[in-house]
Order: sequence, then C-alpha cells, then structure tokens
Amino acid sequence: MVRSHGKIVCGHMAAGKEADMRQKKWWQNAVVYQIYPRSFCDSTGSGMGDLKGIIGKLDYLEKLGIDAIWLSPVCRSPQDDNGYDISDYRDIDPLFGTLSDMEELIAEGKMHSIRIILDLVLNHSSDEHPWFLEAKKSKDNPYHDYYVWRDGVEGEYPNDMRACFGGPAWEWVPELGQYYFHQFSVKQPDLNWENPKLRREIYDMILWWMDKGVGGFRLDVIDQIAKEPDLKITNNGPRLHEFIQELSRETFQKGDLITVGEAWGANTENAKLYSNPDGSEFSMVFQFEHIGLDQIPGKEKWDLAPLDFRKLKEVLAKWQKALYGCGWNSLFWNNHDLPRIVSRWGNDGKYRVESAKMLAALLHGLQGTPYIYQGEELGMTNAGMEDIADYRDIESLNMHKERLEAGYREADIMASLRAKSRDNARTPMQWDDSENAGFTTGTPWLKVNPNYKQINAASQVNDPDSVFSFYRRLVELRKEYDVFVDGAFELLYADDPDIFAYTRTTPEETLTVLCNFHDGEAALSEKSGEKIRESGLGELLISNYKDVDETKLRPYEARMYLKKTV
Ligand code: TEU
Repeated sequence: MVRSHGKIVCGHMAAGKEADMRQKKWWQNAVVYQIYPRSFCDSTGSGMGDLKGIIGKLDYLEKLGIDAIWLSPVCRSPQDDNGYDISDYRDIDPLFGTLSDMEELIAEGKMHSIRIILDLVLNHSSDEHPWFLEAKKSKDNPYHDYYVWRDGVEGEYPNDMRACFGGPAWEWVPELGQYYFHQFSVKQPDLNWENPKLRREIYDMILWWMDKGVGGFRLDVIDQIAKEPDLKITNNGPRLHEFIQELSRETFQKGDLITVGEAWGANTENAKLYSNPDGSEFSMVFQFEHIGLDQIPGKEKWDLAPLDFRKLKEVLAKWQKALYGCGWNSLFWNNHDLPRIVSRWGNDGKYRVESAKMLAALLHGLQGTPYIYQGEELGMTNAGMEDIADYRDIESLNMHKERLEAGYREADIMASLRAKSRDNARTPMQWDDSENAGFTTGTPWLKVNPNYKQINAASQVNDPDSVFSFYRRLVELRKEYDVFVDGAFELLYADDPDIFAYTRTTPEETLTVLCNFHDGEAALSEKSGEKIRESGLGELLISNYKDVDETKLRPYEARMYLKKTV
C-alpha cells in the first residue's frame, strides 16, 4: 500500500505486505455476536432484558462459537432512544443491572473465551447528562462549550437542517437565547468535538472502561462527530479523521482491542483510512452501501423498492476488492436498526430455513469480520405488527405521525413500518416455546413474535439441520481454513439474475461459494459452470440441501467448497 496525494492506493499486495497481513489480528477470524440487551433475556421479570440474563446465556453463545459480544448501550440513560442517549458513561442503567453485574459479565465472558465490546455513543449525550444540565445554565458555564450552540431568535432556526428522527435539528433554549444542535432526537444534543476539554473527558472515560477489561468498542455514528452545522455538514466533516486518529492514539492503541466505527457515510476510499492496517483509526467500519438497495433512490428508507440484486453483487464485490490488503470489512445483514434479513431479502415463509442458511453462507464466506445479530442464528423473522400501538421505536412513531400529517395513507405507512421499522429487529429473543418465548416471566416491553412456538433456540441447538447448527459450522470453518481470512475475492456469474457466487483464493486454497438468491431454480450455465467443473471445486464444506446437482441450484440453495491447491 502506498500513499499518493493523500489517497491510499492498493494494487497487488507486495510480498512483504502479504506476509504482514498473514500475521493475523485476533479479530480477523473472529465472529462477533450483537446483543440488544433489552430484548435478549430478562432475569428479573421486569419485561426488559438485563446483564444477568446475558450472563445466564453465555453457555449458549459459547456453543455457537462466537468470540465477542457487541452490547448495545447499557449505560445510564433516560431511554429516549433505548440507551443511545447516555446520561452517565461510567455507570450501568438500573434497568440492566449494576456496574458489578458488568464486571461479572466481563469476567464470566473471559471464562467462556468471549470478549465484551461496548457501544460508545460519542456524537451526542442525553439532555439529562450533567454536562448538558450545566451547559444550559449560562453561556459562561465551563460545560457550555461541550455542546453546539448558535445565537438566534425564537422561531427562526439557524438553518433548515432536519434531525434524523424528524423535526428541525435545532432546539431553542429561552434562558440562553440560543439553539442547540441535535442530529437525532431533541433529547440527544450533539457534543462539540472542536472542544479539546470534551475530547479529553471522553478519552479518560474510554481508558476507564479499558481498565475494566472490555474487549473493544463499537462507535455509534462516528462519522458524524466532526459536524459543521453552518455548512450543513453532518458526516465526513473536514476534521473527522484528525479527531478519530487522536481518539485512537489516546485510547485504543494502548490495548489489544477490536474497534468498529458505524459510518453511514463510509465509501471505499475513506474506509481505507478508518480500517488502515497500521491501526491508526479502527479495526474496521460498518458501511451501509448495500443496505439502501431496496428503497427508491434519493428518498427515505420508508419508500420501498424491490432489492436491486445486480447492484447488491456489484456493491459487495466492490468492497471486497477495494479493501483487500489495505483495510478490513465488517460483514453484516442485520443489526438493531435494520429489518430481519430472512424477511427482507430471503423468504420467511416456505423457504425460511433454506434462505436463512443461504444468506449466512453468502456473508460468512466473504473477507471481513462477520457480525451475527441476536436471533439471526435462529432465522428469526420481522415482527409483522399491524397496529401502531404495538410499536415502541422513536423513529417509527415519529415517522408515523409526520407522514399522517403530510397526508400519506395509513395503510402505506403501516406497510413501510412492517418492512423497515427498527422494532422488527427488537422483538424479544425466542428461547423456547413457553410463554413469552422464555424471554421474561413478566410483560415484555415489546411484543414477542407469535411465531416463537416454531422458531426458538431450544428446538434448534441440538438439531444438526437447524439454522443454528449451520451458523455454528460457519463460525468453525472460519477458524479452520486460512482462506476465509486471506483469500482474494473474485465474483462469478456477475450477470446472472439469480446466482451470487464467488471464489476466495490464496496460493494454497480456493474457496468457492455458490448461492441461489431466489425461489426458483437457477441453472449453473454451461459457460461459467464448465469452468467451475473443469477445475474441480474440491470438498463440499457446507450446504443447505441434502444432495448436490451439478447442473443447477435449487431455491435458495447454497454450497461452499474448498480445494487445496498445494
Ligand atoms: O444509528 C445511526 C443512524 O443513523 C440510524 O438512526 C439510522 O439512520 C436509522 O436507524 C436507520 O433507520 C445509530 C444507532 O445504531 C441507532 O440505534 C441510534 O438511534 C442512533 O445511532 C443515534 O444514536
């Protein structure tokens, strides 16, 4: 990798570089499991998941084979955005337990070889954080400059910027005659990263968590910290990488951590900075280019469009190639903000099991660190909730209100929510077929998906054909064969309307992944098919049908082959 005019250019890897890459970092063949704590396991009957509940499920997670847990925020919070509005970064919210429960989770995690990754929300705090309560007192308060303020007149906003959850991005504080800036809800004022004192407080807080033995951090909307509201810049602000490099130098580089930045504004160029193998920023970033491929271009995620499958192949292939040898991908279909992948791009009816496995194989064969979102390993589906009264998410509720006021039809709004609401991912984890899916003995904070009697962990953990067992084997394979970490990516069947296929190659091994993304049969066409058969694909590592037909892929069929070349 060489730098030329500030850009990182990757071509063929130089021999030295290749050797370098082969000195694996622990997180390169790791698999991370994301837990949304309020929906995972309730140990008290409060209806809300908690840390003790997670501790009780470590055996389950060890069986799945994962290396780390990314915990969505559990710090003290008024819960306006389910914990993404933090009022004390150094304490645990009583909803989830205590600081000593967290220490126990870290220690017990170690016993199970599972590291704990905390979610750092550094772009904004809660408006109930003591910093903000002080900041609001007066313009000369030492904390005032921890936030982003503009003088003004009530009713005349500094500009027309909108917040992500609807409404203006400015909130009036009459006592000060000023507006504060918030990219998310009014209860999530943006922190002012221009202020070195604020940055130092943040670093000290991170070092404090590192001292407690956490295994890494996921950094919420990190590409939005260097905002320039006067220029209407939210993500990728001019000082972004300067801030991130300082943050990394002052904190992460003092430990052996996994760090992943959430960056909706990531592209393949800046991702090479974010995930530079020299460790100057993060281990990797979450990029979202593939996530927007089923909405009307230029509109909101609620404006639904069928998935552009060819584009999906193009985008994932582009990321695989661009970061090869000079960065690192994170691999995910799901998280707590996204609909369930089996409902979204698979088939949650007749082919639920096949399509859940196919999507897993497709993702886990790629180069990068895979993330499994709780319940994905069971093939959990979208919530399907018909009544707005059952929704809890601030983004969904605000959108419903705004679109009704704007004259949208209720039926269309509800269709958008059923497809894309964040609550789809947030229904309680389905542990067994007892009441409330074994998640709680109380009343769950969000309704359990009624399909829990068919889809639950208890029925899958010991079934060799289950979605769970398929994921478990994929996690194992990543550790067995170096090609999963090192192999160079090549897309096959690029123009095929149904097949997503690729190879990963090292001098010693070739991994071939063949997937049918749709519910019809897909012929393995003569031209590319022959090429594949001639060379021989090697050993079948994993598949989701009982037998193999060399000429075609059946609905949602997935096969992964490994050939040793030396
Ligand atoms: O999400 C960032 C973000 O931009 C989301 O709000 C996203 O646009 C939306 O969910 C898509 O529907 C992060 C967290 O993952 C999310 O849960 C938080 O609400 C948000 O930041 C604010 O902290």
